Amino acid sequence: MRIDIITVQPALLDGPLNHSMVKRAQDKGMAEINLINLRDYALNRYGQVDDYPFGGGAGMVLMCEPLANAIEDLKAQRQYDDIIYTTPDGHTWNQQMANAMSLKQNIIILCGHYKGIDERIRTLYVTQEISIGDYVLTGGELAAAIMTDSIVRLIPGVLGNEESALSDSFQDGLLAPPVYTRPSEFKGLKVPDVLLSGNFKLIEEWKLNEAENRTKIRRPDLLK
Ligand code: 6GU
Repeated sequence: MRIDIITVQPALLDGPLNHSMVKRAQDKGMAEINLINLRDYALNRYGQVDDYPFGGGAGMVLMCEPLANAIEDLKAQRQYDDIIYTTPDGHTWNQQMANAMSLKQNIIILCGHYKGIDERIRTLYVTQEISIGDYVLTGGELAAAIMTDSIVRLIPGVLGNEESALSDSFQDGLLAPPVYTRPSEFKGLKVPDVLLSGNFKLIEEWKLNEAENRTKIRRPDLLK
């Protein structure tokens, strides 16, 4: 899978995309993540990519031409399944959306910044508008990093067997059960006996029961 991220702040994405699982996926050739600096498509030698909003109001708006040129450049090289725009007024990102996205070949993520991007870019190019939650970030870069992480770890082969995404919270509509490791007793707290029993069937029943209880208490909305 190839993910092209168009941004005015590529440095914000460097760290999150070059460590841990996302780095491993790129090293293994299962994901190719490419940062495009919107300033490379600036209108002039001052690096201008934004301007004051027509009609007034606070903040700057990313201009049509640099965005359109960056997108057209990419589209000339390959076909894209989706052009995603990160924005607080988008659909809220969730595990189902990450699952679906992990099956695509090529996507563009367009990071919003300042007060947003010219509405005509949304009309002309964007196929999905996505938010990561009901709060406002300075720009879409951190949202793009979060989306990319949640997508890339689902690409078949990225996670090893023992790390399988199938046991994640949300994957089956339930929160994950509690987990324990050595020692079997810590500060008077014992690991549940069943986990030490070696009885695979009982252990699976316990995990499902714990997952259901935890979901009922913490996220009853998931059970509807
Ligand atoms: Cl995708 N962008 C910004 N700027 N703020 C957000 C967001 C995105 N999702 C939640 N808040």
